[in-house]
Amino acid sequence: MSSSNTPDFQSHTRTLANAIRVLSMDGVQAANSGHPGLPMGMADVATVLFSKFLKFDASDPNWPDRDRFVLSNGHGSMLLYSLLYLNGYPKITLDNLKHFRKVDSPCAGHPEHGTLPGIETTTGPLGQGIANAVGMALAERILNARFGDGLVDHKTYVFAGDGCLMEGISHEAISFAGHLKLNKLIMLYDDNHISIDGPTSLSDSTDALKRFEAAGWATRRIDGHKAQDIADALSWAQDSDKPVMIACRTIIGFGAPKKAGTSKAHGEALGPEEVAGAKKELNWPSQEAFFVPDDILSEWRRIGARGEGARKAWIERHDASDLKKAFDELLKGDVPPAVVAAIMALKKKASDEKPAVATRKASEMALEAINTNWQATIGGSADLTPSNNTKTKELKDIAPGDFSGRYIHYGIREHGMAAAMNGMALHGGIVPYGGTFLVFSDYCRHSIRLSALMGIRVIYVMTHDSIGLGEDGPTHEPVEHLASLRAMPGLRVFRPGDLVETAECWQLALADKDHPSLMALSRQNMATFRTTHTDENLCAKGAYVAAEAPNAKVTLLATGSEVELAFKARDLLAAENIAARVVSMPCWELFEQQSATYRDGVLGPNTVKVAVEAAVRFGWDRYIGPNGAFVGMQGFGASGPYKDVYKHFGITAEHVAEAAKSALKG
Ligand SMILES: Cc1ncc(C[n+]2csc(CCOP(=O)(O)OP(=O)(O)O)c2C)c(N)n1
Repeated sequence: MSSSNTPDFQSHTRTLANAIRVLSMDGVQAANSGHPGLPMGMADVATVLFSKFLKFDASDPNWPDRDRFVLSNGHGSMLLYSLLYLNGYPKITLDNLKHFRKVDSPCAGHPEHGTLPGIETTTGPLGQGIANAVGMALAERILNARFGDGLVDHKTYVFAGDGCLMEGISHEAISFAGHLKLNKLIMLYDDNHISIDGPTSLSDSTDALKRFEAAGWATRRIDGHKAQDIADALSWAQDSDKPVMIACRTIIGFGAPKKAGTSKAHGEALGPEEVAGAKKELNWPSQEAFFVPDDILSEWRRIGARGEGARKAWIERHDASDLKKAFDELLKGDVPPAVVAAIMALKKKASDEKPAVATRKASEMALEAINTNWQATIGGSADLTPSNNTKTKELKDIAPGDFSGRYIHYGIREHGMAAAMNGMALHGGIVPYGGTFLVFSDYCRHSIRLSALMGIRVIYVMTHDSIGLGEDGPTHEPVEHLASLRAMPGLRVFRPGDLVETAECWQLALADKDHPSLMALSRQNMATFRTTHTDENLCAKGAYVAAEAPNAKVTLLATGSEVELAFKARDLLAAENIAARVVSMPCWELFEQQSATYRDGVLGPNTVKVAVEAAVRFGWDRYIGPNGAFVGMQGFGASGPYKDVYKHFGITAEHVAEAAKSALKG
């Protein structure tokens, strides 16, 4: 990886980098929207990285042992699109660049995973990419521990700006990476001293290097426009025993005659005059928009193909490896039949023995069945392992420098955990799950949103899912969370009501490669109501009739711990000769996907509907209809033994039965 220490190297790098600058400013100019400053500032760093260090082959963007490149400061998306185009990645065209930020182009405002090969993760919400990169680097080490250097030995490079480093999530990600000694993680910090409002001195005076050093990183400061400095720092970073942060002093909008070095270059088109001036300043041979001379494009295309030999050598090693089958299966990520069989056995046992367990405990029992039969799952918790019940017997801890285990102590870093899980899922070969209290899903929220936006398999284990947690009180009692999480497109919110449903919901979450799932699980015990075994996964339709009643006048709708209450209310009503059905609704999102006939049938078209859920009403009206009733929370919870708290808020079987009777009277 040596680079020739000559003026040629500087000017050659500059010429290649100028192609990025030109495409980026032209793309932003054509859209009259976007962020030219960052791509122009980081173009030299990106050029040295791609031309000398990054292990990749543009012709096969999914090669499993490629280095990962994450643009955490995703507003500089034109940097990534220019790189993908120049290196010759599949699919992307010059026309796409010309239509940057238009609905007909995959070159969206911010990089969106899945729209173009080579976009490793969706970025734009600042800081997320750093934590994604931590997850990717961790995934690499975990798989390396199992498969060895021959199959898994790559680095994760992340570009991050001042914004990423100011965001709180960066603290979680950085301290966690330093603790774990993720030495194959290399951050290139765009230290340009500018953000939107002006110079960063307006709002920050952190010594970034000291901050990273304190967290266990190796650091170096360089001039981000000197090719040799960049190459030397990247050479030094290759064999580090710690994660590496290279602060690259750059000039935002480098080359723009009037706007370079100012916040004017950050987030708007430079304007025709400034673009023309920049092309002159950069000695670009043409003023024509999107013009890249053939020789420069060919040189870039050679760079895009420089990893071909390494990739082919990897394919040979892979094909000859005894571990090939196990490796390929893990990467494919299909749920093994043994897991399904173990879940079936657990369901049967639960129906036979009818234990009264909390669903957090039920989740642990499901995880025992899953983890013993599948190496893909990597569990963890944000310092609530004994509460979330996320650690099963066979999972050994992952520790600094020792990645042979399958359990991660994330520390009290909910946001970082969620974003790192996104990174692990994106890396491939891993199905991450991680726990905290449901109330702290808010701390994870933006990363959950990105799991949903990307459509990736991340499983959130969120226990203590209502006032049923009792004594800890309203700071810890979620009330609005189910509603707000159900509002998030693409997220499967599961709230199972007993051990059988919990096992079924886990099965659904594992099998769904295209959506994240969130398990809302109880602290308190609840009875098993699914007492007749069936192999069929009844939760798969999102809601189903748990107890039918001939000539029913009432349908009781419930989720999770309140299904038991609905059953009790049904008995109370039956004693007064009022026939009521019970519908369990563990996953609204799946229910919404069913046919209208199925949904109407389940909801009981000629019945009065009463919903009970220890949470706010928001969202329930669509199922209750105008004549129904809701029993649940109207505000925040309270501290006390959970049965007393339920009584205090009137979430009781008696109250549900009363509500049904009043609704029947109309
Ligand atoms: C979480 C989050 N908050 C706010 C924004 C809006 N935003 C986009 S870029 C930016 C400033 C970033 O500054 P810096 O990282 O220094 O970028 P540069 O000016 O170098 O391009 C802000 C506030 C965002 N994208 N994400």
